[in-house]
This record gives sequence, C-alpha cells and structure tokens, in this order.
Amino acid sequence: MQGKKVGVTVTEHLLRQQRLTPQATGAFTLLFNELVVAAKLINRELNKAGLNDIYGFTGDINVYGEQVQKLDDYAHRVLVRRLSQSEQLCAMASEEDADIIEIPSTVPHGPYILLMDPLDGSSNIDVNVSVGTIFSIRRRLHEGGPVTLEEVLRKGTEQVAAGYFIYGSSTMLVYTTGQGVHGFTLHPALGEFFLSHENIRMPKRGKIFSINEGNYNYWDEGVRRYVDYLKTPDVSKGRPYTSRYIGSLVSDFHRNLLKGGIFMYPADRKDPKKPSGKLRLMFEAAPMAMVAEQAGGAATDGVRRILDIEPQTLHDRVPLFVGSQEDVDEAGRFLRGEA
Ligand code: AHM
Ligand code: MG
Repeated sequence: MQGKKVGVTVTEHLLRQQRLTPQATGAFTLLFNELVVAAKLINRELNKAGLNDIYGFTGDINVYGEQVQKLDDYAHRVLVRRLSQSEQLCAMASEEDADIIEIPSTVPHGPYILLMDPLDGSSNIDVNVSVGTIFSIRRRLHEGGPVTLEEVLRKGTEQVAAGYFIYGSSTMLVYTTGQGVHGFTLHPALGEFFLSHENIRMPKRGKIFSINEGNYNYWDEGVRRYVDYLKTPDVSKGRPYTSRYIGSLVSDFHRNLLKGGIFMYPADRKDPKKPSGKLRLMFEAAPMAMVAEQAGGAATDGVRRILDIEPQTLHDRVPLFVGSQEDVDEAGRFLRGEA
C-alpha cells in the first residue's frame, strides 16, 4: 500500500493546488514564495528582538494615531521591499500606510493586489506574546494602467487567497485559496514550512469565547447579554464557556480555529473615533473571515456576513464575530434581540 507523502513543503503544496486550476500561470506561486521569504525574515528578526534593543517605539504615529513600534515598521518595510519586487503585484496596501502602495514603474507589474497587516498584535511584542502577519490577495479587475482605489475597495468575496503567519512557540503559516484551509509549520533548522495541518476544519460549536471584557460597559446590550449567557452555567448546553483572550487577533483566532469557539471585537462606545470597534475590514476581518468560512466556520459583524461588506475606505473598521458556525449564529441572535 502506498503511504501518504510526508514532508510536503508549502511550495509543493501550492504547485499541486495550482495543477487543479487549468488557467494557472505560476504567478500566484511566485508571489506566495516571496510572501514566505518575507515572513521568514520577520520571524528571524522577532526571534532576536529582545537582544537587539529593537523593542519599543519608532516615535512615528501611524494612520490611526497609534505609535508605531520598531518591529511593525520593520515588518512593513520587509514586506513592501520584497513583494514590490516580485513582479506579480500591481499594488499593495498595508495597515501601516494611509494610501495604496504603488509598485515602482521600473518593475514589471503583475495581476495581483496584496493587502496586509504586517505585524498584528504588535503591542504584545515586548512581553513575548505571539504576533502575526495577516494577508489578503486579490486579482485586479483589468490589465494595465495605474490601480485605482475603487479596484482595491472590493468586498471580501473577491479575495483569491488569505491567511496569516503566526510567530508563536512555533512559526506557522495558515492559508486558503478557496480550497480548504491548510497549515504549515516552519522547521527552524531547515528554514522550510512543512504541511502539518491539512484541511483544517473548525468544530461546529466550541467551548471558548474570546473578547476584551474590560470593555463590557461600552458594549450594546445584545453583546452584554450574549457574554452573560456564555458565562451562565448550563451543563446540558456546555456552559459556562471558557474565557481565553490573548489580545493578539492572530493568536486568538488560531486557537479558536483549531479548538472551536468564538472571537469577538464588537462595536463599543469607548472611543468616539472608533464606533465600529477596533479591527479593520480589509486588513484583518476579511482575510480571517475567508479562512474561517473555508474551515467550516463563520464571520459576521453581528448582522452581515463580513465577506459581503463593501468597504468605503481602505481603513474601515468593522465589528467582528468570527469562529464556529453555531456560536457565530447564536451571537447574531442575541445581537438582533431574537434570543
Ligand atoms: P494592531 O493591528 O494594531 O496590533 O491591533 C489589532 C489587535 C488585535 O490583534 C487584537 O485582537 C486587538 O488589537 C486587541 O485589542 P484590545 O487591546 O483593545 O483588546
Ligand atoms: Mg492588526
């Protein structure tokens, strides 16, 4: 009997998936390889962060009025530098940059647009908590000419791939191209990502809820009632749920992807400048929503499916309820006042 092949690298996996797509040219695989190289560089820098006096702030303020940390800045620059030379992109956008990032005219342009959060959860770096890089890849609508903002501002259903790198106790890549969700673990000595979690499926219902409960008094009543419900014992319904909140979206999402549960960052009244909560539609919510749905889970803003929301600006924020299908459905019923 022929055994299952072991030691499948991410490139091999991509090439196999591309074989299922007759019109594939290899451009996507080349683009993805560059993304992987950039992530390895970020990973290396993060690993020695404590040694390099690299913690702390650059002193700059990003587009959200937040202080930029040195490693955010490093991750952003590495990704822009490598990916803009990949010859597979026509534009990029980053959580750390107000505008679309143009590809230099001296570099051949490709058919893809990359959106990214270079280092999500970066406020956790100096306490050695896992952080991540989130990416979303789209195909441009028409060939040639400069990319317009309208071409970038398209809903999440138009992503051709999405995923994240998590820099944790081991470094992993989790991605989807719309054919399931696959996880790879970086072998530190070989510097290669190997398939370790094939076709990840999220449990239909979980036992974990993840939310910043410090904001309880700023939430709408529906969210408060839902969280109270999750904490109210009813053994026959699997309650109380377990509370787990790292404060690093990639880490909180990754745990719930594997174990089941719900992650929430609802709208709140804490900061009048952020009435829709903290997370960004294009750079955080939409890519995580594609991964969740491809793994059998769901993602909404409480009412609407995240992937159907049309962005108005590059940096739109959106409430996010993402995780196991039945948990996200149940949260929706509380938010709509039906439960
Ligand atoms: P960042 O992209 O600036 O790091 O912010 C996003 C992070 C998420 O990783 C995390 O889920 C959230 O902020 C935590 O926010 P809070 O500290 O308000 O709970
Ligand atoms: Mg982020």
